Amino acid sequence: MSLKSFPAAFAAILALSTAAIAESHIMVHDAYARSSNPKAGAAFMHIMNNGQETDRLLAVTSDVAARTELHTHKEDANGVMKMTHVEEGFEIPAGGMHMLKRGGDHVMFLGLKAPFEDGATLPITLVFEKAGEILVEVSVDQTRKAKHSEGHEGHDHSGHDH
Ligand SMILES: [Cu+2]
Repeated sequence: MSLKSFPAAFAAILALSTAAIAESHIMVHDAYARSSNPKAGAAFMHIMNNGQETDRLLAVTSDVAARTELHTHKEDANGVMKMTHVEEGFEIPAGGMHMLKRGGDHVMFLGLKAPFEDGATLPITLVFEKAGEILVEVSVDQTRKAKHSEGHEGHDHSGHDH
């Protein structure tokens, strides 16, 4: 490479890396939401990380509820499944995925501003440690049955109606 062509090649590399940063490695599939009562709802989805680095879903924001939190289900000492707020969020491994599913990790909507209507679209923003904010449109699907691996149908979120 001559001295003259070096700056041009360097500029090309810079342009390439800028494009790579602008494109998110996070992909969200099969997002849907449902509510089991008029005051609370939950959203489920598959989050894929096609990047080289582990990322983390830190938080979710939305305008559909007073609060939107990341939750999981855990068994307490008496064997009863309880929902808990996961402050540290969910890790999305590089080249892997993390599922938000019924009976497991989920996005929780507390204090719905209006009851979920079947077929409606809810805009929510996922906040990732590395990928930043990603807007996702989640459709309300009240009729979808939980898969067998996804815990029990009709799990009650009513304990969260404060
Ligand atoms: Cu919950």
